[in-house]
Amino acid sequence: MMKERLQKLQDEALAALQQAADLNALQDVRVQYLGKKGALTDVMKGMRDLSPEERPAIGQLVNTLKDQIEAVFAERQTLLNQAAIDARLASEKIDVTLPGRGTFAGSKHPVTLVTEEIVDIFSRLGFVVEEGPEIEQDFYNFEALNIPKDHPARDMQDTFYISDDLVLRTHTSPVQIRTMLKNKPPVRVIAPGTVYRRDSDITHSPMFHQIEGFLVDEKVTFGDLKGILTHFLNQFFGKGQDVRFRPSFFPFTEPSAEVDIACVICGGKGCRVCSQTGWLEILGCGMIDPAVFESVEYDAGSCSGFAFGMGLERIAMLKYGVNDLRLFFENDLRFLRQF
Ligand code: 2NM
Repeated sequence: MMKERLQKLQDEALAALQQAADLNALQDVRVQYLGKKGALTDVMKGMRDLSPEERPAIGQLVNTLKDQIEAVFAERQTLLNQAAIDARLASEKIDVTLPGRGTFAGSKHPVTLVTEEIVDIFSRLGFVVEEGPEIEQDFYNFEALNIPKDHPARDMQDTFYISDDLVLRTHTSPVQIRTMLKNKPPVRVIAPGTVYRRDSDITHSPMFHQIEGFLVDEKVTFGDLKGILTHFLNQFFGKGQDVRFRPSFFPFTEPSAEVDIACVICGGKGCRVCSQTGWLEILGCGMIDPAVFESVEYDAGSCSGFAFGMGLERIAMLKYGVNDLRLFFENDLRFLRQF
């Protein structure tokens, strides 16, 4: 009786172990036969009722069966474990040869791009970059530049005053003054930077950027000025770019001029951007006024020089065809990512 029951249990248990499709099912089968309330445990409890003569032989059979179930369980467990790992490896397989999705690495602001390009062009001509403070003393921002106390550029409307003597610089020219006070001629400097004016509408921002340059040496002429600036404009806007110089006025230069380029939009035919003139005003320049040399103790009798300045947002708008100044200050990534 007992032997037959054990034989049946063996057949059932081994078949169930073989059929268990996954680790959970396999564990269930083990519990079903070897667990506290399992079938084999049940048999062992029933051994009480056996005669002492029968008991050792049956006990041996039970132990052998138990060992056998454990062995087959372990074997199947190893197999199913490996199968589970294989299945996971297959489902999580990645093709490392596929091209990456790509991340946006960031880009330079268009004003930075034109600044760097202009600095590069002047660097090749021997100009060196100088920088100075954005909070400036009256002397460097105005007085030394021959901008007298009653000059319109001094008007409260144009300048942010921090105190009687301190302003947010309205141009980068104070950098030139500081440079001349530190160095004797010859000097060639290009000074890019942030400047501030009390002006705010669709075409003016209270904070904007300028680049100014100057050169002082013996016998520098207006011809040198024209040659260098024409070279610059041809490098920056392309060879064959039409350029014209018009007389103008700045307190710190004499004579002074404004420089136009043939409209980059219509090529000179006349359009909305150039107000039908065919020309775009691009920079201001002139021969440094002797009054400026006097404030930095340069000898106007033995040296001369020229200076120029331009607004970088305006240049960037023309270079990249941007039609709204405000885009430069909104930091909208849809705009910035295009550069
Ligand atoms: C301009 C136009 C003309 C200028 C002059 C000087 C200095 F300090 F050398 F006198 N720096 N920058 C200058 C001259 C700037 O900007 C439209």
